[in-house]
Amino acid sequence: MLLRHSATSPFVRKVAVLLHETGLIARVSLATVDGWAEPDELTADNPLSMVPTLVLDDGSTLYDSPVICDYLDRQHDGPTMIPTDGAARWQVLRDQALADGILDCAVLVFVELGKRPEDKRWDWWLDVKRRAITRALDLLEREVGRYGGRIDLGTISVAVALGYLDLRGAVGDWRDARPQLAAWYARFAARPSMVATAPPA
Ligand SMILES: N[C@@H](CCC(=O)N[C@@H](CS)C(=O)NCC(=O)O)C(=O)O
Repeated sequence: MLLRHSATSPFVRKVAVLLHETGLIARVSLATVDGWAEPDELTADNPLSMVPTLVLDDGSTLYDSPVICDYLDRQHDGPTMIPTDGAARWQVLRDQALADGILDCAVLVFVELGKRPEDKRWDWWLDVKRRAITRALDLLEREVGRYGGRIDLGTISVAVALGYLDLRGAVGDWRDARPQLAAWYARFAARPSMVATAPPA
């Protein structure tokens, strides 16, 4: 399998952490690509020009990150990262959706601040996205007590989202007034899978 990836994409990191946690990393080669540049090798595999994009051995392609993670979780023999049924399944998928939503907002903030010309910035848009991230973080602070030592696609997604907030600083210091979340993240971020996939500073 070939994973079209970028070292700073948090959606790629989610897939990469899952690959490490399941031992599948040895079966995947990585091809670095800049989705924003719309390179031919990426758009041929994914017309949306987005990473992550997974190319399977038969040449077929999978995206986006939830679809790739679902596929990969069926390719290993260890504990599943997505429970197959019951309340636990919906909890994990909702946790992934919440974390991916934080990332969608944080990427939009990054684009607004990092790519859009300064005189064209839209403060209302920035504020709406930052408030969404803030509400989601407050919910995580209330809920993180139930995570315990869970290692699954939900907790991986949340940890990756928090790591991306550290990388890009979309909402300032998210640890402020969220001690439970900060303590949980400190433990999770020390996992070898998180260390191995940390984005360049
Ligand atoms: N929903 C997608 C989001 C992927 C995404 O936003 N990727 C960004 C990098 S973080 C990207 O490729 N951006 C390039 C572009 O939008 O042109 C997923 O979960 O994989």
